[in-house]
Amino acid sequence: MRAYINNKPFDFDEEITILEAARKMGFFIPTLCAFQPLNHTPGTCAVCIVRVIRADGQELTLTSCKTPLEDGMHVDTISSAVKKLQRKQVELLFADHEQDCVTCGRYGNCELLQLARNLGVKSAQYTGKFTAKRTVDTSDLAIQLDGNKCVRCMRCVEVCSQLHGIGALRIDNIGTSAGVCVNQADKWIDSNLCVRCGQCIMVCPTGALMARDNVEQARELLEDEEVITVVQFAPAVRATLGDAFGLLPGTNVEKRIITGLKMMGANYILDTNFSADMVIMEEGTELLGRLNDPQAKLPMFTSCCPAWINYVEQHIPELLDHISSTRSPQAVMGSMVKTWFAEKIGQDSSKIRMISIMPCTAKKVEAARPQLAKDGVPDTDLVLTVRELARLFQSRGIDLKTIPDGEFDTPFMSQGTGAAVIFGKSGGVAEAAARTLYHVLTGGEVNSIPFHAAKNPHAFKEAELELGGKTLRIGVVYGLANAHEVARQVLDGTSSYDFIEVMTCPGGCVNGGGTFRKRGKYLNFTEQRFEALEKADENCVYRQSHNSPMVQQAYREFFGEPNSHKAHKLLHTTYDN
Ligand code: HC1
Ligand code: SF4
Repeated sequence: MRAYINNKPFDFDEEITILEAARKMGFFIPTLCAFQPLNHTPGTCAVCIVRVIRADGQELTLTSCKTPLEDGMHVDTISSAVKKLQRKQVELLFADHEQDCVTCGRYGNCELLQLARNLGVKSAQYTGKFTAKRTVDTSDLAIQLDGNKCVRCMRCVEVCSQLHGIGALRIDNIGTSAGVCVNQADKWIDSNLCVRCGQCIMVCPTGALMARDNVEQARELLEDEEVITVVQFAPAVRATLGDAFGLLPGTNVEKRIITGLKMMGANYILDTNFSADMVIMEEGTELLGRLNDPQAKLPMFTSCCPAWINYVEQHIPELLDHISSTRSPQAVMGSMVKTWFAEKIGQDSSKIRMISIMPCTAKKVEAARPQLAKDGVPDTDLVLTVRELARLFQSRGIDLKTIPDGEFDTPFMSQGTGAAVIFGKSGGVAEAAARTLYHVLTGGEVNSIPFHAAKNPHAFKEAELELGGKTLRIGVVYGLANAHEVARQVLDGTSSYDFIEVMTCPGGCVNGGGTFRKRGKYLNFTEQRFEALEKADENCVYRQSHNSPMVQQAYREFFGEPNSHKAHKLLHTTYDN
């Protein structure tokens, strides 16, 4: 079959939409709702309209994302008449769009604004002509919705269903009042479906979905001379923050983050990698205990991903006995800072404010768990996402591209091993635990674990390790739809694993819902971010958590040994059922 797009012939023998065919020929048709990474073409924004003349002479104006190309069809995607129609669609999208662009969290990164520029929209001539008021919901600790910026593209609805099988979102109302809202709850904070992963934010083309903004509070704390600010930053932050400053994807900015935080007034800067190593000691010991106890629940699942914990509590509580009781590295750091660290620096913990920089939106909710507070005071006082840290730096003119490297200068809790830095990529926690279990069970040391592509269709990677006469089977999973299937296998008694790592976000924390996202892109820099963490692992003096001198010091001086009574009290937790 042959059709003509902008007078150029296009031969095809399978069904193809006009949009796909035009893209294959290099003709750009603007779209807002169509989103290739999710294979999502709902046809709701109607920006991709084109003119066609069918083989029988019928002339039509159609959306190109939904219309199959036909034999003998002539398509016009680029004439001034067509561009005018597309421009009109974008102007209509602006008709009741909340245009507080300068203060919008999506400033500089908005797909709608870019489209308007590209199509030459000069004045928003319909603005204010329609006054539909859609849902504005700022109730939640992690996710904020401004329905007046929603363009009904439904990408958020799709990612929540496709990746997680959750369906926490839906489109409410009809006509100009239509907009996204949470399912089965009046307010986001009451949603028992949403796990606060923030992946919906990562695909939203505008500022309709954003993380709660705590930048101002962070600035106030950092400038407050009455308090001692201790800042920790997560493994993945060093591999993702640079994107926001125009550095090459995967640039490791660990040392520049230290400088930037010092410039902002932070009193102490600690590395979440240290507490990730502590987690391996606690979780690894817990796993060994379960493997040696015929009554214990196996397999054991990791517990450091807060959206995964939310999912288990909200969606499959019958799995809770299989979840490690070890707190996440964020929480371990918070707990240790308000105890051992306070002792070490000779200060009362009430003067300390713990700020945590995470690639994750769910960490904001984790920090507010009553289980992670002492006498009602949270161990972690404030959580900023990577995007917020970028805004914090930018608000003081700190440019990551030009500032010099800094060094951690606290002689404890500030250094991690290679095993810890790989926590930020899917498979890293399982690998870190396996490096230490190898040592405990064989006396030897390994720098890496031979994972292979998973045979289980719902897993990402697997490993089988022969350790001192035992075979340890490890599974690595991401995405909650996958995790749900693997959990079902466990509950049905058909799982072959002993230990399972689950990360909610695709590829793990490097693609967390709090990371920087490039306009119109999704998961594009996974490879570079993985490489950054792998290289950091290789460059570490110590590659296994048990070999960290700072971890050894913490057990020697404070906890005694892993899983001790004190360690249980301060480094483990309980879950809501
Ligand atoms: Fe993660 Fe974790 S790896 S959960 O992805 O266990 O957010 O980076 O900080 O707490 O260490 C996130 C990353 C992070 C915790 C660690
Ligand atoms: Fe779904 Fe995650 Fe968004 Fe909640 S935060 S609506 S679970 S994608």
